[in-house]
Amino acid sequence: MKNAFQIQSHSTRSIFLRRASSDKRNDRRPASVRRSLRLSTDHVIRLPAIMGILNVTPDSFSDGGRYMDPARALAHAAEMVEAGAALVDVGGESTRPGAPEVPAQEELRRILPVIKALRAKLGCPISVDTRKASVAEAALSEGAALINDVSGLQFDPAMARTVARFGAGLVIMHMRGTPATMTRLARYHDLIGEVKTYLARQAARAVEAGVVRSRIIIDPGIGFAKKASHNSRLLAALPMLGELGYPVMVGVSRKSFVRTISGVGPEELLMGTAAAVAVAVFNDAAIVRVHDVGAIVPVIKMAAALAEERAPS
Ligand code: HH2
Repeated sequence: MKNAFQIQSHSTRSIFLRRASSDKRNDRRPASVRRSLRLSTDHVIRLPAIMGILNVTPDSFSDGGRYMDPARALAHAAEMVEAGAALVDVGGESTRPGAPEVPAQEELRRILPVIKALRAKLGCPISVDTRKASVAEAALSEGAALINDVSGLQFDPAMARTVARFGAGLVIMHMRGTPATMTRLARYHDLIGEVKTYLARQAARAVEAGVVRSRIIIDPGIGFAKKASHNSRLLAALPMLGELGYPVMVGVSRKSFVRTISGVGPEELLMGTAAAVAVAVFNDAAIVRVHDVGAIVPVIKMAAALAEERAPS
C-alpha cells in the first residue's frame, strides 16, 4: 500500500477508508468522523462519507480566492474534518461553467503546498480534483489517496494508468465537453441511460488500465452539461446508477440548479443544498461532496435513518 489511506468500495451504498498501519500515529482525525449511527442498542446504520471541498483557486464559483494561502487552506480543512468530513477534496482548477483551463504548472503551484500541509498536520485522506495525469502523479507522490477526475478519464489519456500505478482510488464523473463548452451540450435523448452507459464504459476503461475495481467511484456530474431538470432526474435515479456496482458520489453543494429551483440568491443556498443532499443520501449516495460540512452532518444522519426504514422494493 503506497499511500496512507486507501478508499475501498464496501458495497454500492458505502465506502470505507482503510488506514495504513504506519500512518496511524499521524492520524489526528477526531472521533466525530464516524461512519455509522447508533439508533438503538441493536440498530446501527451505515452513513455515507462526507467529502469536504477545498478549492485552492482564485475563481471557484462559491469559495474562489478564500483558501489560496496554505495556512488558511489547512485551517479550513481542519475545521471540515473536525465537523465530520471523512476526506478533503483539494482542487486547483475551477470547473464552473465557462472556466478556462489552468496549466498543470499553475495547478501544482496551488495545490502541492496544501497537500503537503494536510499530510503533515491533518492525516486525513486527501482527494485531488484534477483532470491532468501529471498533476495526479505529483499529488499521489505526495500522499493523496484518491483522484477526482471530473472529465471521467476523457481529458488525459494517461490518467487511468497513473492512478493504477499508485493503487489509488478514482472518481469517474460524467460530463460532456469541457467547463468552457459544457453548457451548450446539455441535450439528452435518454438522460439516465446515457449517463449510466458512459460511467460503465469509463469505469471498464479504468479497470483495463489497472485501476483496482473496488477503488472506483462513479458520479453523475450534477451541473456538468446538465440543466436543472436533468440534475433533478439524476438525483431521483441514483439507485439505477448504483446498479453498476460502484459506490455513487454526488456533488450538489451550492450549485446553480439549487439557486434556479429554490429561487434564492447565492448567499442562501444552504437549505436547498441540504434538500438535495437528503435526496441523494435517501437514494443511496455513498459519498456527498459539500462545502458546509458541519451543517450537512445532521441532514445526512436524518436522510440515512429515513432511508433505512424504506419498504424493500
Ligand atoms: N463539482 C465541482 C467540482 N468537482 N467533482 C465531482 N466528483 N463531482 C462534482 O459534482 C464536482 C466535482 C464543482 O464545484 P466546486 O468545486 O465547488 O466549484 P469549482 O469547480 O468552481 O471549483
